[in-house]
Amino acid sequence: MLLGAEAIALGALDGGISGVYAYPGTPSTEITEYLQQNREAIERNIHRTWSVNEKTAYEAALGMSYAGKKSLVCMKHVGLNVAADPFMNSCITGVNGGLVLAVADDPSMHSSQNEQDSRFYGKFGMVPVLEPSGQQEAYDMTFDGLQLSEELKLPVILRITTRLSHSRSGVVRRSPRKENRLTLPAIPGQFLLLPAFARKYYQQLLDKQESMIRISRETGWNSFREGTDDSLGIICCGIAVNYLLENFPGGVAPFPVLKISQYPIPPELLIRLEASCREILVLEEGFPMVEEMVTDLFGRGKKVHGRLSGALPRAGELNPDHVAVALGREIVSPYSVPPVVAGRPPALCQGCGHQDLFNALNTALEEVGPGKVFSDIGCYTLGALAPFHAIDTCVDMGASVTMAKGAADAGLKPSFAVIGDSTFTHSGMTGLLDCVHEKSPVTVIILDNDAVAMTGGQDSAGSGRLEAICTGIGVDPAHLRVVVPLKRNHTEMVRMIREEMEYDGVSVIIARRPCIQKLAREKKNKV
Ligand SMILES: Cc1ncc(C[n+]2csc(CCOP(=O)(O)OP(=O)(O)O)c2C)c(N)n1
Ligand code: SF4
Repeated sequence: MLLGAEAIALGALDGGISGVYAYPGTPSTEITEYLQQNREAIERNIHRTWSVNEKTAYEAALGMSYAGKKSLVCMKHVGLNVAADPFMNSCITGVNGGLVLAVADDPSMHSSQNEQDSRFYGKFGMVPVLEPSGQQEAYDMTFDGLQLSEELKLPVILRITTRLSHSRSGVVRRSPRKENRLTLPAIPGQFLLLPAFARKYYQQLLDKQESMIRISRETGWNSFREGTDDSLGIICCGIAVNYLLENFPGGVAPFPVLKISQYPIPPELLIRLEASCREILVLEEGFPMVEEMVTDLFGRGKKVHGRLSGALPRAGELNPDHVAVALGREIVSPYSVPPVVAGRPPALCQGCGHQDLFNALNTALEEVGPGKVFSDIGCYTLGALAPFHAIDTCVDMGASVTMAKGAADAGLKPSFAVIGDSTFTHSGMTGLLDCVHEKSPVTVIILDNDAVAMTGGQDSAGSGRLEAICTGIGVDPAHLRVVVPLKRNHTEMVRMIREEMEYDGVSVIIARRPCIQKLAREKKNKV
């Protein structure tokens, strides 16, 4: 019984990877965690340490592929924005050893800033996308995806969503494939994207599009099932097929159903569905990508329903009830939500050091007024809520430092950045160099709790190195301060923040106290 995330991990292990590269992010984190704890992965000594961010993860996976070995790289959807540069360029270089990119989307934004749809990256990079409908397919598609990647010499995207990643089902394993031997690329210069080479490789990528469609036809991941009721034809992408079938006892819908789990979609499958029904309903998680495609194809006359037409909600995760409404059926909900689980706002843990820092920051800034604190993403983002209301922004990882800089450039004074230790090494360091380079009047507060707490307490790559990183970047040691965020240090923290706020240059305050949840876990594991 595996989570979807675990099924991907096991599919990759059995498919013969030599390494997994990743940066944590819900709902993708459990893929790497599974491999970190798996006995076979440990015995095989496959690479399974967290990377500093998604870009470094992707590039390391590509390096492993260059060396002829198979690799898996994992991230959440917004992580792929960070890794977009190596991803797009790897679609031009192609791969040597098989490379599967597992990217986990989060429709409804259960724990994300947006709900972008990673299938578009597949379209953008012109590489295959596999979209499993269940845990068994997640396993099989990862296993086969590594092979497909080697066959096409291209990276392959495996797109999942939160519901699939975090639900369990039985998975049957296949006989494992061996890891590859170290082998350099057969074509010297394959990974050299000089313009003269890149033009040739880009043409080769364009030339592969036909074979990608042919393979989508042959693998059987996309399938068409005839129906007895031709009033509607239904296209189900990935997990959405479950939402349809849950509406029919025995799991058989009377309509013709086209299940899509591999892109690009062979057009004749869409044409076949169109010929067998009067109207079309498209069920897909994320953006109305296939609905737009089908509307373009059959716009004339054939009525297409989905997220765009208003038959389904435009935003948020699908569920069987949404599908029932789109089918014009009555929703029968035998269960109600018990009051004990009804909406509770998230909050920082009692005793968390972030609380003490926010209390001090609020006191120090009492006289300067609101709108001066640029924050980042982590547990400390909860400082936006009651009772603190201590931060004013949260956009993307690393944006606290650079937005504080831009606002300071615009004349905002004082200008503070609040950033966690992991987010700082993920993408705050480069912004700090911008500040140092221009002597920007910005105070950066690094909340060092020795963990990537928000995603479950993974190790933070910057632990023990933050002072050296800051002074290495060029922060004046006289304006690099360290404090322990505890109630008893409130006055000291307030004084420190006020002093650094007066300084006309870059200052860094490191508020260092371990995450109490991580400490509790470590203590429990020792017993
Ligand atoms: C590009 C990107 N990758 C990953 C995430 C998921 N994520 C949210 S916060 C966070 C890191 C939090 O660690 P840290 O900055 O140390 O703060 P803490 O939670 O420990 O307070 C991660 C990995 C994300 N939102 N965006
Ligand atoms: S998990 Fe750790 S860092 Fe996050 S709120 Fe709780 S104590 Fe604070």
